[in-house]
Amino acid sequence: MDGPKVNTFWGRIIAEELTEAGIETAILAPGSRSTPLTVAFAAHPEIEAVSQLDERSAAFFALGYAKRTGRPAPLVCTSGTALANFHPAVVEADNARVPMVLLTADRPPELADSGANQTIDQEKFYGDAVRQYQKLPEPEAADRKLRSLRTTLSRAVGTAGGQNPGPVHLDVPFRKPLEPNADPNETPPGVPDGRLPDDFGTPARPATEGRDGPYVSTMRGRATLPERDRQAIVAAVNAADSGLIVCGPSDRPAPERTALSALARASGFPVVADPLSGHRFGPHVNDISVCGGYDGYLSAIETTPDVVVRFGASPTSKPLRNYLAEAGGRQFLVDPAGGWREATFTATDLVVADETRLASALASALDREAGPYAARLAEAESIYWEHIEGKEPAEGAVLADVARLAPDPATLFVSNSMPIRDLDRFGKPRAVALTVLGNRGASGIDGITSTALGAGYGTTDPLVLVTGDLAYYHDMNGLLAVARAGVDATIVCLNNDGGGIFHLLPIEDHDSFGEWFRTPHGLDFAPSADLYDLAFARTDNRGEFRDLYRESLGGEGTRVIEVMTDSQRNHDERRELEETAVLNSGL
Ligand SMILES: Cc1ncc(C[n+]2csc(CCOP(=O)(O)OP(=O)(O)O)c2C)c(N)n1
Ligand SMILES: [Mg+2]
Repeated sequence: MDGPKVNTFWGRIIAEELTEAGIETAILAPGSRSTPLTVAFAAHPEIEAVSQLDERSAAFFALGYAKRTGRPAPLVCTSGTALANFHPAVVEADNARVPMVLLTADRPPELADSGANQTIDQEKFYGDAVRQYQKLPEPEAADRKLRSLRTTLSRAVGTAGGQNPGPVHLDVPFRKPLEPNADPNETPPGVPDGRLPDDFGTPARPATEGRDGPYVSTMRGRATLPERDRQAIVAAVNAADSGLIVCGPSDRPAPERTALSALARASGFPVVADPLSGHRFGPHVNDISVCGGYDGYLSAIETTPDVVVRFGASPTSKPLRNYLAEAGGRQFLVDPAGGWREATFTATDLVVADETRLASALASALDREAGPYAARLAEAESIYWEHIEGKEPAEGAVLADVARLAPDPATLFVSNSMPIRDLDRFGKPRAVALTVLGNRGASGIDGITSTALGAGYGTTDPLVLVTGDLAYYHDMNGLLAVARAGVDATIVCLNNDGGGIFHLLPIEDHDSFGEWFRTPHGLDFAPSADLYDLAFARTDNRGEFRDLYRESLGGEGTRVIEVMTDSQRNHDERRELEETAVLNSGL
């Protein structure tokens, strides 16, 4: 077999079949073994290829892009430890149900376990974290192999974006020589007769002649409940004195907003919206009762709901999770993939159904008034916001201002650990198109900057990232994507000199707390902005922060705004406010 020709050809078919399956962007990390893939993706006229130097950042960037767009951006890397660096993002994509397609180049099979350079066991490398693993056959211009290749690729995209979206891993062995042909349109011997090159020079696909799209199309239904089961939910809702709709994290609002509004109106149930649910912000907050401050006041609510309808992943807020655990009534956990995302194990019914269809169907079967429980929550919500305004602790104030002053539309990425919790507590519902994303699948503080910049790459919205100092440090490499992918962002780094979150834990009182848990580092981050040619500003003042934030959003380029806070003081103020919100506000 003519080596270079067949490798080049194989790479081109992979790139072309992926575009037919709807792929528009690929993320390429440099290396030799992946040469046929890199050359094919870089040259394909319908693919925007982004070159990323560090595979860990590359994979988080692809994760962010897929979170924002719903479409995977295939990741290409060489053999060896390169693919191990994809692993943290694969774990997050698995847990958070984000489509991802991994193409890891590999050595030919005879070099397995041979001591050959940069050769590791890549078989099923990510274990059960992927929805599908396949080792591709060695490149060959044989008809059946080409059909198999195209089938695998189109299925991979379908599986990655399926009912239970997630990563798909294709291991792609290549034998040297790896470099492209002098004439890229040349096809290797063995390509079946009559397959003339199409627009991009790759042989047309026999089974799809006269039909556009991928070699194999995936058609997928949306799960709906049988009438009897739907009636059972309707009966439970009708029998309830008090009820609640809980929307947990989901990269796309689920149910869709109109269906959620219809359900809220028809059931009379208020909506509790996690900041990552897609329902905390949006025009619907003017039409239905959307609660956002619950993290700060739920402990003061005397009654619990008889019926809860839960959408999305487990909520970020611990007070909310505790409140639901205490509720004890009937709790419907809606999950179209049939998973279980409720770790207090107090849900009583798993409803495997499409959220939007279910919400619409329930709405058309219900016609209830909002009762005293809904009125109580609405009252608490308004008292809470009135009470805390202007009293937020320094870090909470940043999250309150970031959400309140964000332009319409905007995409906001919030880091673990305190930023997401503070947005949950201090981010007031607003009728603007603010898309909020975070990495809550596995809640790592790695890859935050890269995921945010990937999300920014997938949207024309202005992008805001709020990150902690350790998370910022962890993914400084990710800042290179500002230049390499041409993404602008306003990056707010809350610098409390270590992990402020640990103040929330009992370890706070132990001698080891500072050195081994909070881990103050004393780093000056200004040179990190210099290194990547970003604007940089530092402040410890709320008014000044607001000015810097507005200025950055109104201007061009990327700016890092470092907000200096005292983690101990911030924590004390947060705790104090928590107590006074409940005791002194009339709640
Ligand atoms: C990759 C990874 N390593 C360690 C942790 C454990 N961890 C959770 S929060 C945290 C500290 C985060 O500090 P920072 O980003 O400054 O945020 P802050 O807590 O100050 O808000 C650590 C180390 C984690 N979640 N992910
Ligand atoms: Mg910190």
